[in-house]
Amino acid sequence: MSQNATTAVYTVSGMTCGHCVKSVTEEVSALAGVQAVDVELATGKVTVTSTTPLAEKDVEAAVDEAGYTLVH
Ligand SMILES: [Cu+2]
Repeated sequence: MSQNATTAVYTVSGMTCGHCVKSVTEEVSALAGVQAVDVELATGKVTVTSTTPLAEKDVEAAVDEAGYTLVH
């Protein structure tokens, strides 16, 4: 992992199973600079590691694309 990596934690609502986790992981992973995405199904916590800080609206758009909602 790059020493410049930054980590942010988001909360996503609406995920109910492993397929949901996979969808969110794939969409968020597609954002520029994202190195790792860890989704915790039970809590909806999504931990994103990226080379530079992400704009929340970009993460929100990716989560929305997957079919779920970013909780503010
Ligand atoms: Cu599901």
